[in-house]
Amino acid sequence: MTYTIESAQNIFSGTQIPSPIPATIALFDQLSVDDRLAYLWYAYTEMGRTITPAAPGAARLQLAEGLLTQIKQMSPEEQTKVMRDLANRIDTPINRSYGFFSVNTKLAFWYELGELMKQGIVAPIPTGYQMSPGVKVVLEATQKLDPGQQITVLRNTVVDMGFDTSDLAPSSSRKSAEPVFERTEPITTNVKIEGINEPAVLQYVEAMNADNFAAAIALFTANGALQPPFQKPIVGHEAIAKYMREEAQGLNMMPKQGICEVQPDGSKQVKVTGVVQTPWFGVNVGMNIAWRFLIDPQGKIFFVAIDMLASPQELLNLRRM
Ligand code: EQ3
Repeated sequence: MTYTIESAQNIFSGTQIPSPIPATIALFDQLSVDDRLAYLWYAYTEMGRTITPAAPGAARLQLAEGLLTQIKQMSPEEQTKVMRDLANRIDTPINRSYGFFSVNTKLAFWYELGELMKQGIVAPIPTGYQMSPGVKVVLEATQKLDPGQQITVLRNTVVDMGFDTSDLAPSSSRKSAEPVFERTEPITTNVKIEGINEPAVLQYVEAMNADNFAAAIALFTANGALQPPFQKPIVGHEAIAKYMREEAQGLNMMPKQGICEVQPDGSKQVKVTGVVQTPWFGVNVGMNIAWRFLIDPQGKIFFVAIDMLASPQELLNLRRM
């Protein structure tokens, strides 16, 4: 074998042109805690209107119910403190519970808090809050992003809140099954990608669009890896399956075109670009995405990286670099 995960990460390296997403998040991180919460309020009230109403689902809210009930019973001052603590990422019991939530449960938790804020059950942005120049700068930077990038900034800032529990062992009570996202789009079978007839790639998209993660995992080598946008590779069947159950449900993948290059050792490097929709926003928001696959000589996926494209023009950039 002439490749490793490290070398695979560098295939089609021209895809990895600097994204404005981490730059916008870095600006957000410099804001004071109240400014962060206010930024999210303004950004979300713009974007949140396009959330598909069915997205959070009662089942998903159930996992956050204990915390939401606790917050509802608090005084407005205490509620504000909980939200500040979450944005400050300090170590509190509530921040730990939040830290153990899956990505979609964190989003559902804030979705519900937003609804409760609108209804006056949870404290809104403090009256008399004056938008600081810093918030304006981050909002302007956000407005320049395409909608797929905007919802990624929202998602990543919400996911980073609370206490980082990655080094703590989850207790058995937290092992509840990930609730199912209802699909808003018909399942696409018989996937066609211009320029690509590699079975592993076509079958991957077909399986993912049916939430058939077992079928998708079976396409990977035992030591295969999946690298989500802005993250480190997730290695091995078990870890990838867990990740997919938590984060890949209900996605609608619409790959458009690609190139496939056969290497001297028989492995193939495949780059595909297209659009992905999340069940949160349904058909309202499309994210421009590239998949970079390394397929081993036996036709199995050794590595796939998913990159958010910096601009829609990048969809057509299939040149080797
Ligand atoms: C209440 C309010 C408004 C104010 C308060 O002060 C603070 C906060 C936080 C508030 C609430 C904010 C809320 C409710 C924000 C909600 C944001 C949401 C729902 C964002 C959702 C974004 C979803 C995204 C960006 C999904 C992206 C998925 C991708 C790119 C999937 C890619 C994948 C592919 C294509 C694969 O092939 C493999 C799997 C993988 C998942 C990597």
